[in-house]
Amino acid sequence: MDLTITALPYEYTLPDDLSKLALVIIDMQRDFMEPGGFGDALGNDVTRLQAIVPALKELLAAFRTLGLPVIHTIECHQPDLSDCPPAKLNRGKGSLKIGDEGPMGRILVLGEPGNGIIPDLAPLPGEIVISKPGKGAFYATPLGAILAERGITHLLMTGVTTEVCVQTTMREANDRGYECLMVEDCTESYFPEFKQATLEMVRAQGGIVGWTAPSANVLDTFA
Ligand code: TIU
Repeated sequence: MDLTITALPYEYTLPDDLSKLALVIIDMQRDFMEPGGFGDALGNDVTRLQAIVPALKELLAAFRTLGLPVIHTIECHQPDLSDCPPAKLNRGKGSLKIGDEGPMGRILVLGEPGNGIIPDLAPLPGEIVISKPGKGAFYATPLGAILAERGITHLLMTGVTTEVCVQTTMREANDRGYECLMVEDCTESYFPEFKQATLEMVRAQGGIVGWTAPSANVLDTFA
């Protein structure tokens, strides 16, 4: 296998041992993807996020076929909201707040129907699922320890939303020394201009945060 992915700002080199490469799928939960969840409660049109599901499903299938690590995350809080700081709980002026009863159960609370990952991308046994109280997946989670234990050094970043949880996690990972590539058609935002700006800013300045590439380029390398 040619160990490079055609990417911006230049080619992305995979580790010699592909088991050091993980697919990170951020927050593909009903809360953000379907009406009646947290994303909707914040005033967003959630339907546009659906567009990335087929490409992300294909990329996930490729990782599963190759037996490579897959990490799912879920943004959520404990039922007593003890892990939700007041600054997050009280932010905004939406009709529903975190913990309120909504059409898909309590908003952004672990275990509620809205908190589940969409069926198309449901985790398989053995795949890592990280519950995270913040936007970044490293904050207040075991993610860093799990990656270190498995010797994972390279991360493909996907999921929603591009400029919020995906970008925050990619920046956290970059500062921790991981080589990160954001998969362009496997991430989406409620704001198309924010997605575009995020892709441009992470790969600017010689890849200041990392790389970006379409999933077709990743799949080409795996072929
Ligand atoms: N609001 C928004 O765009 N995103 C979040 O609140 N969380 C994630 O991005 N997952």
